Amino acid sequence: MSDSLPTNDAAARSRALDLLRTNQRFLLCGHVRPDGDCLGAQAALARVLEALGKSVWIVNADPPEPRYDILARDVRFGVYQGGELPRHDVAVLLDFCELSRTGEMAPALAAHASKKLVVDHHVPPGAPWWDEAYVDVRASATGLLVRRIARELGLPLDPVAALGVFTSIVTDTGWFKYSNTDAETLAVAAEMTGLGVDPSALYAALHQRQPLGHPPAFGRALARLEYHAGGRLAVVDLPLAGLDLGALDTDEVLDVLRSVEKVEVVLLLRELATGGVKLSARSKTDFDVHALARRFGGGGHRKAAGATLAGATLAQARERLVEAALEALSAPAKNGG
Ligand SMILES: [Mn+2]
Repeated sequence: MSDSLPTNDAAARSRALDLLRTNQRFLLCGHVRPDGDCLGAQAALARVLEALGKSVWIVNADPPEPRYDILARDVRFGVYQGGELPRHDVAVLLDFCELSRTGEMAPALAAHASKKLVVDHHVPPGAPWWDEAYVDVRASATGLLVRRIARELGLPLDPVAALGVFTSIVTDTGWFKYSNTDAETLAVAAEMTGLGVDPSALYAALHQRQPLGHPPAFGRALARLEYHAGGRLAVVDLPLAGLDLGALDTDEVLDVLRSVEKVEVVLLLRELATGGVKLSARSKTDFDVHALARRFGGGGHRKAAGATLAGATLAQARERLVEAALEALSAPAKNGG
């Protein structure tokens, strides 16, 4: 399943581009808690559409984290306040393909008569519900797809769009560490650098502005590490109380756990203030964490996926997830998904 719809064919891509060319008012929507890929892709596509003379609004369920100030300086990231959405002809959904990922915006989006265009690199979970899609699950980042779109529309990228694309790429490749880093990714990164992006300044802006409480919170989080299957599975569960989760960059926790030679799969569980547990799963091998996340109603990629276990306590979520992961680890090399 995960490989049966890797990329739209040329005709589908061309219909998606026509949707962009022939309409005037665009709403660019991201997923809840938008990350650097989502925000970077929105910034870049907004600049491209504005260069075509279109009206563009970016609206997300959540505001960008402060680390993305470097993008928000030049791009307005609107936050959904409830009620009706701005009048628009086409809603472009960037970096996700399930409407529920827009959180509180989902009902308003679904009710709006606009055409829905998905621009994404996640594995579509079911039957297409959108009008058009520009999807390539092999693309390292959604921002890379926006780069392709701009090229196909014959439009150059300005420095802000270039910063958006570069931010997308480094977010989703872990600064070129992950296996999705390919020749196109590096070529586009070089191209964006030529357009004015300063990689070192961006790294400092995104990753070297942690609060004073980050290292202690990081230490307390790592102290909760448990290994299973002789170290092949690493699990960290983060309760709300006592950890100062607000100061913690969980990506860094995932990185450290993945750095252990024996570890193949990492599960990071985080108790949510709203109830339930958020799972972030990562794989260093052929282990398909997307398949695992799907079992719990989530999604993502083969090597990076997530899910929200509504109604579960942290202990319940950990037990179910560890059991499912151990079962999959002990299965002979077979990677359905
Ligand atoms: Mn992405």
